[in-house]
Amino acid sequence: MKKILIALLVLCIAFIPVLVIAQPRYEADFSLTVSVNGAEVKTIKDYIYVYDTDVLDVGLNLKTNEDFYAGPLSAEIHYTDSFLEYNDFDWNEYSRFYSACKSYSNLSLYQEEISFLKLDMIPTTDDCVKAPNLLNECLINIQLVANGKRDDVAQVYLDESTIRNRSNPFGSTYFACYTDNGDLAGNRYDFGSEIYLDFSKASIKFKITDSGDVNSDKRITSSDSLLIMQMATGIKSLDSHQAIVADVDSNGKVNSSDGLAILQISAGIRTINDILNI
Ligand SMILES: [Ca+2]
Ligand SMILES: [Ca+2]
Repeated sequence: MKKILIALLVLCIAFIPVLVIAQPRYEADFSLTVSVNGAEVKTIKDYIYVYDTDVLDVGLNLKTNEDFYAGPLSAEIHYTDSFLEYNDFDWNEYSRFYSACKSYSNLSLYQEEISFLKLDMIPTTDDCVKAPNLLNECLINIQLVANGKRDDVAQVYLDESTIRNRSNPFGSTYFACYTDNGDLAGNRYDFGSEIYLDFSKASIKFKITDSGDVNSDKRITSSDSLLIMQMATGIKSLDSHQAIVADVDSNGKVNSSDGLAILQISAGIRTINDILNI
């Protein structure tokens, strides 16, 4: 009898981890992508470098797992409004999630103590019969314009502290899901601490630069390149401001490499991030 009891106990202990692993884990990863003046920035170290008046397209990407049939989403996209101006947005109309929500999708601008864009997307039976799963797609592109001076830092991010869960039941960010094969009439698993929203890749910092703009006309042109070449060869002298902005690759020297880099940027062959973000 004692042996049977021990055997049962061992069996129970063996199955506990299986039961724990078998619990569904609903995961949604949010990330941001950026294009500057239409060119995608692929390599980012600490900052994306932008010039004053550059146009930034920030894409919000959503990735969900197999068991996560996407239900209503409400999120806040924060941005530093002192250095970035909100301009416009576009839905990704090819997104499966947008297709499931298009009759109830909304982006609205809030400008109070902090500025943010409030995103609401709710799948409806008007748009689809099944909520989508296994998503990995851009939902929306937001256009912002840089507005600042050298070394100003700005950020676009989703704020983890707004996520609704058991310890933050009034959080403004939530993402529900359907558990019954995506059937909108079936079981909805509502927001809570069992749904894991990952915002670790949903934050991008920008630093305003004027590198290379030695004639201070707010544009990078071949005139800047020519001036840098003349400075590098001693034909023209540099004032203290020019000595900083002419050193495009920040190696402490103004030479022909800086002039060449600016010539390539003015011709659209490279971007300032190809030089400063390596
Ligand atoms: Ca210039
Ligand atoms: Ca240099």
